[in-house]
Amino acid sequence: MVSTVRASSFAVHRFVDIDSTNDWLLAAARGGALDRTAAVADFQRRGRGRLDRRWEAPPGTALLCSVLLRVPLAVEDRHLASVAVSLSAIEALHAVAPCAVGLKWPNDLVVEDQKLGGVLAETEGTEDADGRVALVVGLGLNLSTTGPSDAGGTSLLDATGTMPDRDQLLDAYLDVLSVRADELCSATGRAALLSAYREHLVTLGRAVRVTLHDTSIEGIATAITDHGHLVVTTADASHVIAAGDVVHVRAPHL
Ligand code: BT5
Repeated sequence: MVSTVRASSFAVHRFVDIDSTNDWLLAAARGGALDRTAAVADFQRRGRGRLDRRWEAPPGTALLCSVLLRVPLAVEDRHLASVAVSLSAIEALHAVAPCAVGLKWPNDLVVEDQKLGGVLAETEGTEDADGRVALVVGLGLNLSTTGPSDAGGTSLLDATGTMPDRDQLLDAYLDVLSVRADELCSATGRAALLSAYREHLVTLGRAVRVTLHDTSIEGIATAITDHGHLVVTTADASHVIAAGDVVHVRAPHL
């Protein structure tokens, strides 16, 4: 670790290189780290995506940040922690590096359907005596890397023509997240998060293909339930998708 500073309501631990900021914070959470601890790295040796996939970024080419939130969220509302993170990233980008960024379900940041960033949320342990659960939510946001060549990614450098200042972006992100994380703790705040999520979700209204375990379905993404599930309407039914990989396709096959 190179330094620890306090930014916004977060205590930020900075690393030159690390295995994974999520792994470090999960271990810190097990050791009793406080709500609103953050870990930021220039480089991750084993950056992780969802489902044991890799998140790849050469040194200094991405914002790689995980936060620990200890929040009183019921299991069905925990997806909102990822929502708070992805919305905070979008709002920070509007201030620091404006571009036409939207959300692809569940929480990919995309510019014209190309992936600019991703979010990985993990739970550590069970509820404490106050009903709070420890959630570690990691954000990977491409500054100049576009990720692996076969991943169809993009970067802020490509999208805006300039390389944004990582620390300025980090400060703006943690400032917004300080407010968005508070919203996780009240019913009105959670409703505000859901409403903003639906506004930014470019998947809604689009023709999509959803890959599930051993099958896939194609239809129109028509709604998001209050629990963050995607409703996909096909010719004969509506399917409620809790988890899966979505591809935006050009034409519906109804
Ligand atoms: C995600 O997974 O999008 C979640 C990524 C979360 C990364 C952050 S970085 C800080 C924190 N610490 C960690 O260890 N992780 C978090 P998923 O939806 O599964 O997407 C993974 C897929 O995206 C990979 O299989 C690649 O195809 C692609 N990919 C990998 N690196 C990329 C990059 N830099 N840009 C665009 N796509 C990438």
